[in-house]
Amino acid sequence: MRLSRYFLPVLRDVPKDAEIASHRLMLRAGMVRQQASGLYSWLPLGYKVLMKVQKIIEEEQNRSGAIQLLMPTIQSADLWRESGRYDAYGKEMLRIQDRHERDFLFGPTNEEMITDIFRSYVKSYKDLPLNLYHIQWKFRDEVRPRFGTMRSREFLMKDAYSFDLSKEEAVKAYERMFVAYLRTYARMGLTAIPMRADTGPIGGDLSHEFIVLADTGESAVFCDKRLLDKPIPPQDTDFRGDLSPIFEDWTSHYAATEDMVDMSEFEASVSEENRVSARGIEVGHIFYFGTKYSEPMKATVTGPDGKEITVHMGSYGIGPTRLVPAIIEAFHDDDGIVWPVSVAPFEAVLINLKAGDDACDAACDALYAELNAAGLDMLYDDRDQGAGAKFTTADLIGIPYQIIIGPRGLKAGEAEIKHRKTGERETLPIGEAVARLKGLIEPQRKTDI
Ligand code: 5CA
Repeated sequence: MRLSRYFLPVLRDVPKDAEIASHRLMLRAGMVRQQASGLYSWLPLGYKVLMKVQKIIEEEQNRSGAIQLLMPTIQSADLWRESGRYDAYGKEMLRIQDRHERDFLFGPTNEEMITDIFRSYVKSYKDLPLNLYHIQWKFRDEVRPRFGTMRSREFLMKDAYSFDLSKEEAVKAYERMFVAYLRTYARMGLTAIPMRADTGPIGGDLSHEFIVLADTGESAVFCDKRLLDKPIPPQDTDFRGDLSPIFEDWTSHYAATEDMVDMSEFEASVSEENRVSARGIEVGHIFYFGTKYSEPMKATVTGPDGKEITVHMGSYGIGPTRLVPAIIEAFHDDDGIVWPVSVAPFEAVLINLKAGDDACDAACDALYAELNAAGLDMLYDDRDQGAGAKFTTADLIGIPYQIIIGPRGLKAGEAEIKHRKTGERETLPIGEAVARLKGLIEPQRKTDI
């Protein structure tokens, strides 16, 4: 992408009402624009990151055996009356009437709708287990939308729903999602710790929140330090096999959010030097709730003996529009964002220090073509602007590598590579730049961890 042809409205001033680093940086880097309280447009740079986050989520959901579909944002109130949640959900639900004065709502979650889809088509135990997911906008009329897209009113959610014959089978489905989640966050460079959690309006008795530790996190959390550097289940994990050893290993260490913590249990089960008491951002939440929806909505299948069985369900949420700021909270410095390669809007930025100079333009244009051909996701700063402004922008928007070409280096046949994370700089022959960048970037894509 040539920057001269891109839409990147970076702000020079620090927005005053943005309280946390990620919110400030997303506004400054031209990633999002607030349209009303808790409602955001995703501008091109932000949208590109969001799509990379979404792709990782999809790949790991698919790997675990979940199947993607897409349900509408607007739902019929009648469906929610069947489960009893239409009245129970309260003011967080945005209620809508159509021209025929029929009651609708903007979905805050989709348990009812997916249960309706299930009961309409699935009739036999032979069709189970089944896990269906979508990535769709949700609306919750939050009392305090804040921190930009971290807690917004309209937000994206990946929500998956599992259907099984028994509690025992449903727990296996839960474990598959648990492992998929560990892999999903790790591929984004994040350490997200599963913690025992409250189930709130979704319901059920088995639930984990996935928490990224951050001082600006909204909840207080308590956990065992050894969870922070536990190895992540690898790509060849057999999702058709028994995942309970992985689940038990992770859940054997104490970890709970403030709603669930029992301080005496925390202190009894974690030695003092391993106790972490910190703040965290909830980037995912998984639930097993048995027959809470299938019972009132009559989602049953015929069992092997011909009897009707009410299915056991779970639901599994991840917030992509919250993950983007959560990643920024984890990866930024005084100069701006420092994206992990796997979710960076561009993997490298080619900086032409003297746009308009024939030799610089020719060398940069040729190199840009080669970098693209090598499969690198490139931004090309070909604007007629001073070097300082170009470096400031590149640092602010957090592109992992800068490859810099100027008239002086060019005479010597040299390019410079700057590593955004460390500030390290290396000078090398232009002819070696493509291979060097490929070598730096490819292992960090984390597509095969
Ligand atoms: N139906 C279940 C799971 S599919 C559910 O709704 N779970 S949830 O309420 O915990 O939300 C799932 C995830 O959505 C959260 O972990 C969080 O990452 C994201 N999320 C929830 N509320 C917001 C919000 N107001 N803004 C941004 N992301 C949110």
